[in-house]
Amino acid sequence: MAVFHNDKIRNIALIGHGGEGKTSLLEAMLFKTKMIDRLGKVDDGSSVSDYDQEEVARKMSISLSMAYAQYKDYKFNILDVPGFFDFEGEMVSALEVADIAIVVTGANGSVPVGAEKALEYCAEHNIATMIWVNGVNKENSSFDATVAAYKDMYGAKVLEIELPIMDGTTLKGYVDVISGVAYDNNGNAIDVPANLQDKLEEAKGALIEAAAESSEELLEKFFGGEDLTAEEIAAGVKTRLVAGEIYPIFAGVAVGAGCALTGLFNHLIELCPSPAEAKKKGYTVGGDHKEMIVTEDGKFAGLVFKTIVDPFVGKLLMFKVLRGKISIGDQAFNARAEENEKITALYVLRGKKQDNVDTLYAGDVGALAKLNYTSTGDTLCDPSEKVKFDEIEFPKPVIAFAVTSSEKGAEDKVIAGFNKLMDEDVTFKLEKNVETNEMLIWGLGEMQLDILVKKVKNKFNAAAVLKEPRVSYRETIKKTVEAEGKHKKQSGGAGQFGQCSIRFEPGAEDGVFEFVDAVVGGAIPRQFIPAVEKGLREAIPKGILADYPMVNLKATVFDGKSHPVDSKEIAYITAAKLAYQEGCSKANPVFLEPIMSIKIIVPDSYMGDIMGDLNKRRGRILGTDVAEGKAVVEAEVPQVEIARYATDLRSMTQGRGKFSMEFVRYEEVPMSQSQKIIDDFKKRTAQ
Ligand SMILES: Nc1nc2c(ncn2[C@@H]2O[C@H](COP(=O)(O)OP(=O)(O)OP(=O)(O)O)[C@@H](O)[C@H]2O)c(=O)[nH]1
Ligand SMILES: [Mg+2]
Repeated sequence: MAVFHNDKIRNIALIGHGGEGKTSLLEAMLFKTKMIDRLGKVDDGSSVSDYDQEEVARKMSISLSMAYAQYKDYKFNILDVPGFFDFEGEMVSALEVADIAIVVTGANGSVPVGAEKALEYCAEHNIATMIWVNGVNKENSSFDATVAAYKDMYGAKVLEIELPIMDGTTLKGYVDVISGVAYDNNGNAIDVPANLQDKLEEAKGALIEAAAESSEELLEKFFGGEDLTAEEIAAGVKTRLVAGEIYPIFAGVAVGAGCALTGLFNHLIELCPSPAEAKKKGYTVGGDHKEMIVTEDGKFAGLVFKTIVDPFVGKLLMFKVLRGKISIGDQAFNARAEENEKITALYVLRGKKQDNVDTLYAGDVGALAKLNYTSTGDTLCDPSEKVKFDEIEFPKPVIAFAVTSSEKGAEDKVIAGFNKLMDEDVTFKLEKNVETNEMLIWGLGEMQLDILVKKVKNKFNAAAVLKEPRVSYRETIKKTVEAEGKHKKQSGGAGQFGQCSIRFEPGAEDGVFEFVDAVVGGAIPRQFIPAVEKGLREAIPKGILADYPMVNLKATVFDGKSHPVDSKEIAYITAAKLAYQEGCSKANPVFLEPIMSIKIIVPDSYMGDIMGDLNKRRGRILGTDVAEGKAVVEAEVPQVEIARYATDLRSMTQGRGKFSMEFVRYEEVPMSQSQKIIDDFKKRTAQ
């Protein structure tokens, strides 16, 4: 395989809303450049990039995959990102190494939410972005209406760089706005169609103006009335694209007649940054934070951005070389694990296929295998020139389910399977809830978790079941009461006797339990007082109303009785437990529930809906703020009411809203809700 250096590499991420044609576009790019000799389809599971069993079954991408194409003497590393919201972590991985993002969007005259969110992410992270209007061959599609929709949202940032030449729903070629030259689908120059003349004029005018703003020199020329050359326009557009100031927009077809893509490839070469020209990478060295330009000067440094568990080669680590080069036989230092790794397997990828290479140079993207310590997010570098790249900020999990198995005793196998899948997907986690004794799986959405369940079945033959997790309620009392506990067993054999009077009241110094000994005159012999405390401590993990832990309980033992022979430790333990049961049930016991503080960010038009919904969830709004079209709502809501908020917020806002939450405190459960908890407890114990 040919060797590629920085200036001849383009690292591209295809992102955007689900189902708009990203995977199909990658397939078409590979076919066009003869990287594959048969054009696969998403719909029959034959595409290069949707190769996973679940991707084939669902006809959609689930995890990031990549392939490379060669066109002219350039190498295009193309990262195909799933569009569905649950897989946002895959987009984050891809955009960590892509030098240009292409938002693939359908030609139906609107901006889908997935595209909106992708553009927002790129803007926040300074990633150069273009917009590819896909499927202009579809019935009722319109490039113009789609461009208008984007201009409506993003204004003059959106600039046409190609105009598709349509004959009905057939794409015949395109007009290159920069040069003003029209091409047919074979790349031959043709006359600009009469119906596009005016549009070309207009689009070119806008492009020239935008290009001129890239430098003083061009601006002077522009205002001096001089024409900018095509090279100058292209250079200006590139500068502003890299700066994230404009969104060049073009169009084409990924499936069907007219799928030429020559304009796409040529514009990727002409306008898109090489790795060295793209956004710099933050890193630390010796405690200093710096930024790195991708260069072959210096010793190897690379970043692992994604892991795939391959049935044959094991953990396959996708990485980008950011400095120097890496070859088979090299030593690489893992800056997180602080371990050396020996490089024995180096590949470039085409979907699930791995092509061996000896060396990869700065700017290129490939994969490593057979490493012992390395995982997603890690920096690998030459041991003699250590650096550590900034951590990748993955989205935090927002929804939890309890995991069990449908097969008896197979829980361990299920958990082990999920643990292995964590190598591939860093956006979910497992957590044991020690109070409810449930194993929780946390993720970004129900589809992600559902797919993980399928994967543990497919890969590890473990049958996992997800169910609504139990809320960790607590119990406490509200009144002060006195109660007597008596345990007496005096028939046959050695007798047992213990009796104690205890005052139960709300309020314990540590918030959980406080024991006070107020017995005078030896009503209970000294040596048995600890038994009373022990009995209570054994009792409080289970409350009175259900089986939730009792908290904030102060117990004062103030009286009792004893027997010269039969008083025993065990008898006082039992007596204390009886007193607890009797006393606390009369002391107005109540449930306490976890209250979460939640911060929700939505486009401001949704604010009313969000607040109304929070009210229905027994939420307390703490504050709202509106700025730049976004509303921020802060509230406190009982946990039980927002267990599935990730799903509900998505449907309320079509995926535009996001939120984070954390536990703040426990609060008393209103009477109206308590019966539900008791019923649920009864149901559980009956099972
Ligand atoms: N007519 C037509 N259909 C297309 C075109 N591009 C994609 N499709 C179809 O649109 C559907 C979705 O395409 P995909 O390539 O899977 O879309 P995607 O963006 O990768 O979807 P996700 O991976 O789920 O985000 C498939 O049925 C494709 O055949 C196109 O240019 N023209
Ligand atoms: Mg896809």
